[in-house]
Amino acid sequence: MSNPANKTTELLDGIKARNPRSIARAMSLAESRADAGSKGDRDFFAEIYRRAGSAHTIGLTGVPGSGKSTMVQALAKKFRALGRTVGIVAIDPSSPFSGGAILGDRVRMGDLSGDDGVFIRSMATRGALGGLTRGCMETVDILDAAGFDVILIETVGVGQDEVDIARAALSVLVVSAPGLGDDIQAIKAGVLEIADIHVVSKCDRKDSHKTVSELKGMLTMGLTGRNRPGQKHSWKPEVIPTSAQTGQGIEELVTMLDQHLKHLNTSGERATRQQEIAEMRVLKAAEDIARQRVAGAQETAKDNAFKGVNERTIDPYSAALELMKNS
Ligand SMILES: Nc1nc2c(ncn2[C@@H]2O[C@H](COP(=O)(O)OP(=O)(O)OP(=O)(O)O)[C@@H](O)[C@H]2O)c(=O)[nH]1
Ligand SMILES: [Mg+2]
Repeated sequence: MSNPANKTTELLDGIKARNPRSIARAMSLAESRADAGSKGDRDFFAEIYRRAGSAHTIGLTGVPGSGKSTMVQALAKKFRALGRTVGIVAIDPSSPFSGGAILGDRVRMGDLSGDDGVFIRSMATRGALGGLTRGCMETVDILDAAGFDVILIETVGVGQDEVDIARAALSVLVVSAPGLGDDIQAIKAGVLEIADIHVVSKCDRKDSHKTVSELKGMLTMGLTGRNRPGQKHSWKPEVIPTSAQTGQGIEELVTMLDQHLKHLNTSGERATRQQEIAEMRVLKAAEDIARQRVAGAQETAKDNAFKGVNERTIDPYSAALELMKNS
């Protein structure tokens, strides 16, 4: 039997060489392992984490159907044309198993497949109880450790985990589409403020100018993006009208992303953002560990605790602490 340490070294070497099989194997491990994982798993992902941190991570979020996947594809092509390698992670909220999601994205991202400077991974949210953020972050780490220059992360801007994932990128694009109606725009209200750049998609459509001017209006009315009080060099989010269909605005968007990265590096904002991301990841890890501890407690102890909380003979916090002690 082969030595587990050798297998790990082999996998790490494969990732370093950007071998698609090694990358995919590590990603499956990230998705399937129990939250905190075995010691061997933790050591492996600790090494991946050490090697990550140099890619330009770009989060794309927006309501369902706003054109995120199409934009990811257009951006990836543009980055490739500039000679940069691109990793793509798409979190698919609707697909119950990743098989379907991968197939769907393969079809759409068809012209990118076969290019070894691009790696595409879809992840399903359904069934990922609690561990979605960790699985996704580690998937991004793997691409980062593999040396991809740019990593595009697509999440639907609905639900805290998904928004957190987008926010954990160095640059955040919020994609808005014309004609999606007021309800949907309302869902988005909380998401708009995390944008470093506002992208209006589908500007080949006649009604797109309305969306563009609405967003521009919001920016002048005080939607300031993620600037901090007292910051020396602030970043003013802009609205970029685009169409993946005609190619309008894509070059401008790439230029603006480069400018944003430069801004992060020169203003000190990159360090601040990375510190916040580190904090978020530790807190998410703590939640995962706590949830796993409670879930791992004895069945009878759990039954008694849930019953006690339901009957109000014990409060939820005391019950959770008790279960964690005993697991
Ligand atoms: N006219 C026009 N349609 C577009 C454009 N970009 C995307 N679409 C269409 O908008 C629909 C949704 O596009 P997607 O890229 O799948 O949107 P999404 O935000 O990834 O969708 P979900 O992942 O399901 O939330 C598709 O039917 C696209 O063909 C564009 O530039 N112009
Ligand atoms: Mg999509």
